[in-house]
Amino acid sequence: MAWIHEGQLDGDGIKPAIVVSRFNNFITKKLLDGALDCLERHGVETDDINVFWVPGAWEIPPVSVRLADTGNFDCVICLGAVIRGETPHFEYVSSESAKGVAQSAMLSDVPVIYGIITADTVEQAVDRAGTKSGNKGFDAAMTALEMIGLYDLISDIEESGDEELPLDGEQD
Ligand code: INI
Repeated sequence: MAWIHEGQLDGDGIKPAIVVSRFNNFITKKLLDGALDCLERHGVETDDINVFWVPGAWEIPPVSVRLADTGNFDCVICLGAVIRGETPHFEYVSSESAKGVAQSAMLSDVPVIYGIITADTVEQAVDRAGTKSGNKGFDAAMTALEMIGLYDLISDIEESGDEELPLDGEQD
């Protein structure tokens, strides 16, 4: 039987950084509200949350890398909204911001979470920012908490050295 390891959703003592873009801020403000709601409901202290505004989704990855590198935060939650227009700009901004956040996540010791909406229409974006399709900011914060828990489990395994594994997993 396999040993199953999953991160718990525990915000106690957690210090999150949130990077959020101002472009399409009628959407991104809602994503931020969702993320804050999730973190506070899971026990994160409001005073322990730091929010960093950037101009657009393009600027999110370089800021997330720098924040993760400070070592002062337990996760970096990236929030933005890229909405398709009449020009190829959408393709560049959406793909580069996704690639950039992915790269930042791979390089960081803490979870870096992708909460950037890419939508064909304003209506689709609204749906994902607290109406029909939930709130992707809330979901991103939930993902951050779970990943913090999972990284902690992996650190425990790393620190266990030659001791027998697993440590806290359950058999299924
Ligand atoms: N930035 C966004 O966050 N969303 C968009 O939909 C968007 N569009 O479509 O242009 C956008 N562009 C700005 C971009 O992120 C940069 O801020 C800008 O190019 C300066 O580097």
